[in-house]
Amino acid sequence: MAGRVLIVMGSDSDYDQLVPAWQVLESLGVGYEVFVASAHRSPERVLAIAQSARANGFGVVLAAAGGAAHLAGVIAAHTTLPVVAVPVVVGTLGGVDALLSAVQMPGGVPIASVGIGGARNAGFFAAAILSASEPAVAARLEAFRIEQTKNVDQADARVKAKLAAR
Ligand code: RP5
Repeated sequence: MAGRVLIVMGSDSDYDQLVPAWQVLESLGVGYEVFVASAHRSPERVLAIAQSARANGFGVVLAAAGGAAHLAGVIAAHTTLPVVAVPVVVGTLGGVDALLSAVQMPGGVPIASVGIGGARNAGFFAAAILSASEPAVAARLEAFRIEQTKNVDQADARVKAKLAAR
């Protein structure tokens, strides 16, 4: 499956927090590729990945980093693809720093952001972006939502049964 979602993480220490992103993409049949590249420690590599992203067939970028998280913004500076930040929980500020770095981009180079530690939603959001032009992805997202709604209805029935059994 060709990679349509480019996932870049600032460090391999981010790996565990990113797992839900590709789990979601796999469940929706969306191809992806994962890179480790740091805006601070390997800026040339970030530049090369970002500049070649569209030509390499990617439609959206997930950029995961913690601390003073410039990764998403730097990638967005070098591609016009949509970039979604995934603020990673790390360090004394627990991801608040990364979140604020993402959502306070100066005008002209926008990035979106999921919540702190929001890799699962990042996967869904990347799929939603692609679904605008890929009907198969849209259909799988729709099917997931229907299933999710059923699960809530089942939870409702379970809770009612539990209360009735007291
Ligand atoms: C960020 O610094 C990375 O994305 C990671 O979340 C954080 C800490 O990196 P390591 O010191 O663990 O490599 O750039």
